[in-house]
Order: sequence, then structure tokens, then C-alpha cells
Amino acid sequence: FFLPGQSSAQLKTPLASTHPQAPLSIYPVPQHIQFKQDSLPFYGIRLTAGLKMTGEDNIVPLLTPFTGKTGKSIAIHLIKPASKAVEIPKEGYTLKITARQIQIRYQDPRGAFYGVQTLTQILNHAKRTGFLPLLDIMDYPDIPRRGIVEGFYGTPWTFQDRVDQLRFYGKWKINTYIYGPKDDIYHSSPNWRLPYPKDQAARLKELIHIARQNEVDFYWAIHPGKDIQWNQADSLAIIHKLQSLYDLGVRHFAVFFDDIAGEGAKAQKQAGLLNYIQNSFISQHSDIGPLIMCPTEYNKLWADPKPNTYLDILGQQLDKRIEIMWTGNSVIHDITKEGEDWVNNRIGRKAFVWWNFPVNDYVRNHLLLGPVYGLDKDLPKNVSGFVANPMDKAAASKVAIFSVADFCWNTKAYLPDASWQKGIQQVLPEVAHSYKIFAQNNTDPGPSYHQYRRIESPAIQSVLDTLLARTDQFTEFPIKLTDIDLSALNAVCQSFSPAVQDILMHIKDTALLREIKPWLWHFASLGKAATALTQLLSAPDSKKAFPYFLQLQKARNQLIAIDRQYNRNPYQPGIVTGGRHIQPWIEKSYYHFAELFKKQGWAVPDAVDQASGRVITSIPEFKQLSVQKDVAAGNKPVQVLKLSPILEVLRFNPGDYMGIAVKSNTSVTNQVITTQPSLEKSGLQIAYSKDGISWQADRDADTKQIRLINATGQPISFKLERFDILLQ
Ligand code: 14T
Repeated sequence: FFLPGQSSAQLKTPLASTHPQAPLSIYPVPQHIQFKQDSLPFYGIRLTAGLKMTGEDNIVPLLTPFTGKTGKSIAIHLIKPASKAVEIPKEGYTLKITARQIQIRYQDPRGAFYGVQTLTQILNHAKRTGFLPLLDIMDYPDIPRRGIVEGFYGTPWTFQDRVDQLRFYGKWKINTYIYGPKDDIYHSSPNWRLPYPKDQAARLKELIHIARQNEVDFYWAIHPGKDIQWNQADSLAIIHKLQSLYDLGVRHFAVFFDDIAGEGAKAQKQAGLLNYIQNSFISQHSDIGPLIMCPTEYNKLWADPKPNTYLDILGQQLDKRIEIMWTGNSVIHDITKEGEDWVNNRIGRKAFVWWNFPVNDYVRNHLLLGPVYGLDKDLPKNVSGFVANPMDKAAASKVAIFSVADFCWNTKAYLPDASWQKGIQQVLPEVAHSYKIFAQNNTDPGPSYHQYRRIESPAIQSVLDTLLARTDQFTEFPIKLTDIDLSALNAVCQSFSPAVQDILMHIKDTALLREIKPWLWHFASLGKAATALTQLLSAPDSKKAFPYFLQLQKARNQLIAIDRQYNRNPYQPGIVTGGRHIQPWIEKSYYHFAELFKKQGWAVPDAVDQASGRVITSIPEFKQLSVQKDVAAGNKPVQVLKLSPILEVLRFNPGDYMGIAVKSNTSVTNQVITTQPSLEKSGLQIAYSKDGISWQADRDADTKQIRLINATGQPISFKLERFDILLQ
């Protein structure tokens, strides 16, 4: 892909990202740290004989890069106190650096590993500055199980992604990885009953080994609820499957009952099966950790609030040793203390949080790269664990994962923005400044069924929204901007394209680059469109303004081309950047000024026409859905407007409908609508209208609205597989 008008010589080099005098900051933030007002010249470390002998095989390799050759090197002692006189919490450690030695005390091997991880951060600082600070640290995690659930729909992470992740987790003191990608057919239907084929089993075995080296508990989850039979044969099928993973080295298990309906969703049956697994498998091994389950009613919005229903039944009947997952007040939600109290009361134990961030399987054209915020600081008191569900883009999820680790370790000290910046610094030090620019403007999922929104473009959001609101009044040049200052906005927009160039040229993480490339291209064009627009707005007269309009149009055409060419998937195809504030401002302004210049007699070239439509529905939750744009390949590509396939089973009461209305200047040439069960079997009807008032059974040249309606007298349950309308 070629971005015109840029040469490397034009680029401003970002500030050196690792300043030698940068103060020492340790992440996750330690619980207690006391700096002595002193430091030692640093000549490297010396591994003591004891450490070499007893040190776990995952510890010495972390330290060897820092060993010194001179007699002035400082000795490291790793001590497991024989008595419990010094109280060190689980997975905790103390770290003391004096003028004579470095001493780490721990209770369990994981504590030793974490103490050494902290030490490596200090030693890196010492190497950089030449001085080793004297200090005292006492540290331990707030949340006992912390990490990641690979639980999204879409292409699962690759083997290499996972290797990379597990190493990253060890480094940042994450101890939990739950394996549960929805699209692994041996995790879910149809093949959950079958053992993994040899090659896949071998790969899992390797991962489990790497997890162990990095002090990560590898949980393997099964998702049997779509077609499970509540009989002895299927109970045994699960035990056999779990045993086959035990044989590969798995010592932590989970059973997921999310996103299912019907027979598999019954609380009594689920509790019965899980208790059976507990008694005949988990308890039969001395070395298996507590079992985790994901309930069918896994969030407050979906939970039956009546007493003695699903959650209470689990609470009463499910063995108390089994942990229960929970996504919060809705599928995708901030995590509040009240919400946790509510579920804990019902399930009779502390919920294990499954946080659906930064997962983007419901908005696949968006990247969610912003700070981790919206998590209650009191969570450690109310949860048994906390895992985040990431994007299918493993490397691009790391910045958020870094902050999840930071939050879970020390919730009271957690600062979303500082942690986000530090995460970027750690993951992409060579392009940190540029990546921040990119990531700040790629945070919000946009309107969706889940109604989860994130702050985006914080530095410019208010000026953009003011401009957007006033655009209709901009009818002559010079434009009266009164109190609006465009210089800051202009400077920000001008930084986008150079930031993209910097990332494209200097990024070291090639996996990350592969994941986000089309979004980078899009963002560069977005910067050009926005820059042209700010210049247009500042022009003294329309003659000076018009060339900027042409630049805006050209950049906008690039945006549309990128959106139509990349990230093809049936759900949310295409590429969005700056979707919350920047794009709406550009779209609105573009149409406004195209009209204005036409009226003034300028030869405005034909625009790439961007079709658009809106959802029409009787169902309140779906009013938030956005209509997706796509292109159907053919002799001549055709524009398509579509509703994303909806994974959930929908229930239409008599009279309920859902569909798309297009703009008056668009004509509909065809539609492809499929459901499960089929339209004929389900009893649903397709109806057409030119005004949304009178509806008919056939499409004609005036059709502007198409909907799917339950015109029967009975409720209809179905899955929406495809709702595409083709445009002229
Ligand atoms: F198990 C759960 F806690 C959960 O969150 N399940 C899925 C999860 O795999 C997915 O990645 C996540 C985000 O899309 O949401 C859940 O999936 C859904 C949510 C829906 F509202 C699937 C269909 C839905 F309608």
C-alpha cells in the first residue's frame, strides 16, 4: 500500500523513549516500597551457590544477563524462611537491597519468581543509569487469580501468539490463562467429546510446559452445552476429555455454559454434572486446582431476578469449591462493587470476573487500544479471580493486558492513564510516542447491541463535537469560528500521518504490525482528511478554501477504499479509526461543504458515494445496532448494507420487526436474508416499503425499507444468519 506525499526525511523523530535518567518505576506497582536515600555504583550481580542449586530453572536465566565480572559485583540471596515468623502472603516476596547484598524472601516458588521479576526491572534501571538504588520492598497480589480468558468468537490465537503471551504474563505477574476460544471445535461443538488430534495435542503440551515455566496456571475449558445430553454417556465423555488433557499436563479446568439455550441451560442439570466432575475427577487427583464454571446467565441483564431461579439454584446446589464466572451488569460492562455484591449474594460465593475487554468480536472493524478503566478498586474483597477477554489480535491486546495485570496486583494504586502509557512503553518502546497517538484515537467500540462506550480522542473531542454541532451554520468564508481555536486541533491532526509512518518503519513487533496494518493506513488518511478540513475552515475566502476541499475529498476517498478492501468478515467488515469523534465530524463536514461549493458554482467532482442506512426495529435493544457497509464482488462491485449476523437466539413477539431503511437517493436492487430455522419454517416474513408506513410483499423501484416481521399470532425464536441488502 502506498501513502503518497511522504518521505522519511520529512519525519520528526519522536523523543527518545527511554531516557537514561528516567526514574525507576516498577510494574505492577508494588504494595510497599521504601527507597533509602542512597544508591550504589552498579557492577553487576553475583549468583550465590545456593541460588544456583536451589533456584527454580525459571529463575537463574532471568538473572544471568546481569552477572558482573569484577569482584565488585553484588551477591544475590534467595531465601525461603524456615519459620513463618516473617509473614509473606501467597505469591508474595520481600526484596531488600543493601550496600552488601540483594536478598529475596519468599514462601512459594511463584513468590520467588515474582521477586526476581521485580529485581530484573531494578537491574535494568541500574544497567542504564550505572547505579543500584537501595530499597526495601514487601509485595503480594491483591487478586489471587489474575489474567486472561481466550474466550472470543473468531479465529483463535496461533501457537506463536500463545507462546508470546505466556512469556508476557510471567513478566507482569499474571498467573492465569484460560484456554476457551469459541471457534476451537475440540473445545466446543461439534468435537468437544473427541480427543485432540496428535499434532494439536503436541502443541498444547508445549504450551502447558511454557505456562509452567512462566508460573502461569493453564486452564483448559470445555464448552459442551450446545448439544450435551444429560446422561451417563456424556458425563463420561467429559471426564475422558478432561483426563486426556490431564495427560498432556493440564492441572486446571473450566466448564463453560455460556451462549447456549434449551436443554443445556438448566441449572440443576449443570450443577449435577459439575458436582459429578468435581467428585469423580477433580477430587480424585491431588494436584488439580479449583474447577471454574461459566454459567448460562452470566450477567445481570440476562439473569432471571426471581428468587429460586437459575443463579440461586447454582448457589445452593453447586459444590462450594467450584468457582462461578460473571461478566458484570451486562455482557460488556464496567465492574462495580454493587454488581458483584448482587451476584455474590445469589451464588453464595465470590464471583470470578470474566471482563469482556478489550474483546472486539462484536465490533470487528474496530481496534480497542485505550486505557483499562471502569474497574472498582474494592474488587479484591468481592471476587475470587479476574480474567479479561482480549481481542483476536494477540499482540495488539498486550497493552490492555499489561494494565489488567497492574490493576489486579494492586488495585488501590492503579492509575489507568499512567498504566496505559507504561504498557505502551513496555510493548513498543521504539515507537511509543507515535503509538500513543494512534491508540488514543482507536478506543471506542461505537454504538452496538452492548452499548459499551469508551473515551476517545480525549485531547480534541470537545472541539470536534462543537465543530460538528455548528457545521450547518458555516455558510460563508471566512467562517466565523468565534471562540473555537483550530490551531491545537490542526497540530493534532497533522501528527497522525507521520506517526503512522514512524510505526510502519520502526516497529519491531512484526506480529503486532501485521494485525493492525490496515487500521494504520486508514488512520494516516484520516489525519490527511482532518488536516485538509481544518485548513478549509481557516481559509479567508472560498477560492482559497476550495483546494482544501479537494484534498479532503481525496483523503476521504482513500478512507472509503481502505474500508471496502480490508478486514473482510461477515460480521463487521471493514476498517474504522477515530470512529467516535473524528469520523463523524469529517463525514458531516464533507457533505456540508460539497453542497456549499456546488451552490457557489464550483465544479465539485463526483464523490465516491457512501451508502448509509439505519436500523428500523420494534425491539428497544436493537435500536442501537449500526448498519454495516460491505461490497459484494462481481463484474461490477455492488454496495451492500447489512445487519451483523446475531449470535444470540432472537425472540420476536407477534408484530415485532427489524430491518434497514436507506437514504431517499438510493435504490435497493436485491436482498439476501437467511435465518435458522429458515424463513418458510419459522413463519417470518420479509416486507417492503417506500415510506415505512405502508408495507407490501414485493420489492419495487421505490423500495427504501426492508424488514423481517413476525406477522403471525405466536412468538418466533430464530437466529439471524444474514441480512444483506444490495444497492444500486
Ligand atoms: F461467557 C461469557 F462470559 C461471555 O462473555 N461469552 C461470550 C464471549 O465468548 C464473547 O467473546 C463476548 C463478547 O462478544 O460475549 C459473549 O458472547 C456473546 C454475547 C452476546 F450478547 C454472544 C452472543 C451474544 F448475543
